[in-house]
Amino acid sequence: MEKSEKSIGKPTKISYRTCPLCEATCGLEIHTQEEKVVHIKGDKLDPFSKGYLCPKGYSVKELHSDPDRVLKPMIRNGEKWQEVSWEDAFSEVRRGLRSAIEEYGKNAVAVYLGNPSVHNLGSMLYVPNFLRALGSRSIFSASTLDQIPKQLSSEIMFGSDANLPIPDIDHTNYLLMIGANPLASNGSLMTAPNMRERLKALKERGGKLVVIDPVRTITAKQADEHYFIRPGTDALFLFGLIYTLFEEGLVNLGKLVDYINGLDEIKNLSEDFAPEIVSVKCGIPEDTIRRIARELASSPQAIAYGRMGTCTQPFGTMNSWLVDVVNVLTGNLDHPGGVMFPNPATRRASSKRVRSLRHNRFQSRVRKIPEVLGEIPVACLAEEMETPGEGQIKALVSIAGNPALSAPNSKHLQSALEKVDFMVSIDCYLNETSRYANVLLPVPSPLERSHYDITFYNLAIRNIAHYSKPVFDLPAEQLDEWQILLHLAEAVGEEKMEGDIVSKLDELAIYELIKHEIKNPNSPIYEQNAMEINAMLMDRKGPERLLDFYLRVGPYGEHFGKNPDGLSLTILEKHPHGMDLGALQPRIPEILQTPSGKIELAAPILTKDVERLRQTLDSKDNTILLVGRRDLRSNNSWLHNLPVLVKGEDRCKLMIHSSDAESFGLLQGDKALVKSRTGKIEVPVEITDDIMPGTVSLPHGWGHNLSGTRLGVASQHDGVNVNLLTDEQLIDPISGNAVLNGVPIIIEKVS
Ligand SMILES: Nc1nc2c(c(=O)[nH]1)N[C@H]1C(S)=C(S)[C@@H](COP(=O)(O)OP(=O)(O)OC[C@H]3O[C@@H](n4cnc5c(=O)[nH]c(N)nc54)[C@H](O)[C@@H]3O)O[C@H]1N2
Ligand SMILES: Nc1nc2c(c(=O)[nH]1)N[C@H]1C(S)=C(S)[C@@H](COP(=O)(O)OP(=O)(O)OC[C@H]3O[C@@H](n4cnc5c(=O)[nH]c(N)nc54)[C@H](O)[C@@H]3O)O[C@H]1N2
Ligand code: SF4
Ligand SMILES: [Mo]
Repeated sequence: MEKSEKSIGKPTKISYRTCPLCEATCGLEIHTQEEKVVHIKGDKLDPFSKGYLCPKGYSVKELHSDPDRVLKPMIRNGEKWQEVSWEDAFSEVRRGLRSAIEEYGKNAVAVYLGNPSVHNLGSMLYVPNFLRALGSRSIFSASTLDQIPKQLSSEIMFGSDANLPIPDIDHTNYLLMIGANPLASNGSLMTAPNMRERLKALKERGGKLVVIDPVRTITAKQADEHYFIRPGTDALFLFGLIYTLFEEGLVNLGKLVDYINGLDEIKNLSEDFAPEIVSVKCGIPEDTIRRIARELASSPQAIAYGRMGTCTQPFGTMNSWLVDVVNVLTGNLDHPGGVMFPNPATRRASSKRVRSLRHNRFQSRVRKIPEVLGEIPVACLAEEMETPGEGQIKALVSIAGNPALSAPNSKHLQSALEKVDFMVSIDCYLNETSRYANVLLPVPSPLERSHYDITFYNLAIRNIAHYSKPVFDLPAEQLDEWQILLHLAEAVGEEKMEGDIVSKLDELAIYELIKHEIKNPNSPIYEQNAMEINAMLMDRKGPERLLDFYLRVGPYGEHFGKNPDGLSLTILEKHPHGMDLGALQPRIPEILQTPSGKIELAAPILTKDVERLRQTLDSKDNTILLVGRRDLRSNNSWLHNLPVLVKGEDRCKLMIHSSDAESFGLLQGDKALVKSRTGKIEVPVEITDDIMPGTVSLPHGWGHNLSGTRLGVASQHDGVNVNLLTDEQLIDPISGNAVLNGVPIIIEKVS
């Protein structure tokens, strides 16, 4: 836990905490003196990260003390912000949201949930309370700028988006990595600290890493083989693999043989995509496609893994589906060293085995885009705010998001944000998005709140449980994020509540949860007395109580006395470095929740889209395509205000191949004018042969030159916003996910 040691002068306290910045969940060892962080290093005793840390881990120190961080609730009056009490802030929130609801109905209030909300225990546990109280359909999140295609394909194939196949990277001998760059991103949908070490270990045990990416990334440079691929053509490549597996009799379903539907359909569908046909389009030699298929089939443990580059493009859902078809056909799904389903400590036994697909139950109002897993794609947000008529979005609550920079066609979204009647931001910065808010509600620093990666242990390569206490007490005038969310839940309700709103709603939250759980025949507390269970949780409140409940009813839990050696929050508190609950174990058929009880390899919603892919075989295209990239010292748009992360050379440059640079007359250091349907930008070029011809790359999250923000450091290192070029009209038609990679552009030299 915490120990005090005497250093010169003041006593130094050492605390342990998981880093909340990315999916890798590294353990931090944080040295503090009074209210100051003196030093952060990797926690060597963390059983998962074993002392590993990336540069962002250290930056939590600067984040905590950033003078630009917002510390008081603020209300905007024209261009001026005024600090107000929480009471006044909430009463203004109530006024603004209630008047939108009363005049236009609940759907007129939209919610946008940004990426850090899934790295925040309080919001993960209490956002649902706010959303239920609001009852709006207008829910948007960064998921439709990211991984929702994978969630949707898993919901279709396995029956639930809570079950995503995760690479069992520590036990594999072959890793085919498509459109991911974990040495920069630290891994995604694959929670695993210290990817460099894990990839090194793969090599040391004689395994092989093959990377498919239009850029020779730092991960590709560490691979045994790297192949450039024309952006957006991964589905062709994947079908080429599938074709080969059938053609050469390499299909081996292993123990899944009784749990597969649609094998023949897949075979039939693949017939149009022989390697010699797809090779021309995707740029990977046909012999290579065949060889990769053979290697995947013959390795005793092999993984096909696709990420960002495969999701955020026109065939996002198809790629996500086909990656797992490859894993199934090669016997690597639910197979150690292949892709596996984690069994997280907070998992609740599912009450209904069969779930109906959460897709297209309603459509967006303007473009009629299908709902996806309860959300409307972010690509529709601006038009839903701007287009008059019944159901128009009139108010917005933005939680941990910066869509003004992160969403496609940002200019359009920015102008829509300007017009919305009322907006609330829950955020730590006055930035490109929160500057539009009428009320800005600040959140604690990561060191002032507790943490448990309730989302990412669902995606982890081992079963892990790690609870961290806050390093510092919550400052006197700061509310925790869960408390803010409960106040918001109250604010959207018809009746104003009196007294201690947070406690009342929190009591209700836990009680509802218990009542629901005891009705579930698969739960260890089925038909137990709700009051008794509640009484056993009474000495905690807030996220700790909910977390304790989830842990206790979870697969390793103490089951409220039935399994006395099992897990609870009390046990986790005795393990401040976290607990390793073991390697991933096979979970089929237990996890299958499809109506058939089988893996749906060829669901009609997926197969009928294949015609669209087939048509690309005949199309001519020689446009230049823009893709994105990440670098170790960024985190989407919001850490550029920390000097330690922006010092050194400017990183917001357009990577371009030397042959393309030559044809546009561009020399190293020149500025290029880059245009798309939606906008144009000027950006310095970086000429390199690490990118394939016909493709250029630019990172996202920059463009901090907008007025009305309070980002002293970031505005000095502004860069340009790539999302002025991405186009909200370009989406993956099944999931509605934005196309952020493979955007057609035109380049000119700036004279
Ligand atoms: N062109 C292009 N665009 C992209 C991408 C790309 O690769 N290329 N990537 C996409 C992806 S994968 C994602 S996930 C999105 C991210 O898009 P967003 O989630 O919209 O944006 P972020 O940059 O993550 O901004 C996070 C916001 O949360 C605030 N914040 C940080 N911590 C907390 C907290 O604890 N509580 C609260 N309430 N607020 C907090 C920050 O100040 C910031 O305003 O961007 C997407 N946009
Ligand atoms: N340092 C850092 N780490 C981060 C983040 C960050 O901003 N900075 N963001 C976090 C977030 S929110 C996420 S979602 C994850 C994402 O983590 P990753 O999925 O690893 O994402 P990227 O690093 O963007 O890598 C995507 C790769 O896809 C390639 N690509 C583009 N188009 C195509 C295509 O059509 N086909 C193929 N095969 N490849 C293509 C790009 O060149 C790029 O190398 O990273 C997380 N970690
Ligand atoms: S890899 Fe991710 S979790 Fe680990 S220190 Fe870096 S930002 Fe934090
Ligand atoms: Mo993301």
